[in-house]
Amino acid sequence: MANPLYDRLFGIHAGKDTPFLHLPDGEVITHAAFLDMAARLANTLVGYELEPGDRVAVQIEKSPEALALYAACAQAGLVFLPLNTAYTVNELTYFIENSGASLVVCDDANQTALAPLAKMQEARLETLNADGSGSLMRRALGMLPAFEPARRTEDDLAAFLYTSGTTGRSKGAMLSQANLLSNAETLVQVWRFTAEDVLLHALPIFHTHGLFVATNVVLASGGSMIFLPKFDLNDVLRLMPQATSMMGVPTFYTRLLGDDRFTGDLAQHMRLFISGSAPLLAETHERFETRTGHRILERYGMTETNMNTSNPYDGERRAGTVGFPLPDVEMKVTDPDSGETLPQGEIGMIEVRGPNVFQGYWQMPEKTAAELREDGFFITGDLGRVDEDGYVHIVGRGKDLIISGGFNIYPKELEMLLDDQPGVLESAVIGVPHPDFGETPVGLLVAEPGATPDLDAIMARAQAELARFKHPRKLIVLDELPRNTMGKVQKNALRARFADLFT
Ligand code: MCA
Ligand code: AMP
Repeated sequence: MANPLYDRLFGIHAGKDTPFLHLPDGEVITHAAFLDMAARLANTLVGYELEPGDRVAVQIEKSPEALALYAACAQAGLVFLPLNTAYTVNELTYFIENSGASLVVCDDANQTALAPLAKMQEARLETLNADGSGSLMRRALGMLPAFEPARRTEDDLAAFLYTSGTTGRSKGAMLSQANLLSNAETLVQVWRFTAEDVLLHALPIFHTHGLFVATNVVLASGGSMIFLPKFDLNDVLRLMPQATSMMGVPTFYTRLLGDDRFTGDLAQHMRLFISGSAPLLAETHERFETRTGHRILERYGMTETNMNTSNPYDGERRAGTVGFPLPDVEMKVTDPDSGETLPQGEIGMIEVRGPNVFQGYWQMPEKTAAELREDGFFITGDLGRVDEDGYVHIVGRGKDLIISGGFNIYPKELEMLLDDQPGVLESAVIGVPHPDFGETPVGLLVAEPGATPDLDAIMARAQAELARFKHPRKLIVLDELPRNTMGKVQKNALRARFADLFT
């Protein structure tokens, strides 16, 4: 094939007048119309003299045009690099510099702020707004709706997704065409997606979950999506009767359960509810079943690996577990220190190998070597065990990570900022349980001798520099941080002490 990713996800729908995107106002975009839009965009990108392998960094709202830009990058052989719309200019600077992006696409509203950065990086800057307007589409509309896909192989890069590191520096996970295709095609099989499916899509499209798991599965199966700009409870309840399936983070499910309009009747016709990106509490699983009769199918994945495990479609979907390794994924549980495989049932580091596992971190050979073994096993940083029936349980994290509403927050990044503030000697950021977001960050500070840190000023500083979802929900001054005999801060003790702050 000339371009496996384009051919197998997009090209297969050429000329089809079948629905692909149902918009909340009732408009329907067919596969053919979507592909026309993508081809016009691909012509535009090539007109900017971008070449296969170049990176296209996008920080844009979710829209059909934004999704068509992903298709256009596949078609033109460009590496798609989507960025969280919540990132501040400060945060974006690193991603754009580090990736060496040749093109940056942003909202009109951010153009002025990003222009100096793009200029410094010699990157072109174009705009695409939530309503489809902006310089990119203006030019695309004058282009031909046909484009010969760039020749690519399955080993060529399709996307970069940045994932933060425990040292506070983000790493660009390099995902190949094979990584994306193998996972999408496996998930279509195990979750039984068909052309009849209508997926209720309320996730953002700048992360693996909304972009690859949800969109690629629908593309590979020929189904369609109710494409919502974001998770809006009213829209989700209104449109669920037209859907067959939904994918969401646990917050979607707790919010649905928190609304009396979400009844068993409303969900009765649904074929499948899937949850991932963060642990789904067994209690949520059970309440959902009591309310609707449906057992949510929980699965487990990562940016670096796409999906690794899934509860079964047929058979028991076991609450509090993430099911079994996917058919083409090998998994083992190892001793975190020695790397030796542990006996079945013991808790250890989850490692995975398969066609889904990424190619490494962009220009970070040491970090790649530290996490991706030579034999192909990737060290996930998640601690788990396999029970006597083969179900995988994730019991904790070997990495210091907070997941708020499905978005990852690396405490180290917040601690570096807090440590720098006047009057702060040191800090520790922990995740504490939160009823809506699952976990939320709390900053614990120790003052310099004789100083009284200005918590309002510190909070304002964090708010100015960091994306909204990373803002500490609370700052608390402590006399000292608990440490073990090695001098390491005992975050477990802090998490236990502040566990009831918001519940
Ligand atoms: C929004 N806010 C948040 C979050 N989202 N704060 C903390 N955590 C969040 N996740 C901010 C908003 O900017 C807002 O700020 C305030 O919190 C309350 O907003 P609200 O309207 O309640 O939030 P929302 O806009 O409804 O968003 C909540 C959400 C959303 C629907 C849960 O965060 C979401 O769609 N999450 C999905 C994330 C996701 O796709 N993760 C997949 C990663 P203000 O009050 O100032 O306006 S991929 C992955 O993890 C792997 C690979 C996997 O396995 O899938
Ligand atoms: P990300 O870096 O955004 O890809 O986040 C991946 C991390 O999310 C994993 O390493 C896990 O810690 C977590 N995760 C994803 N799905 C689940 C799940 N079903 N249960 C528990 N943790 C999960």
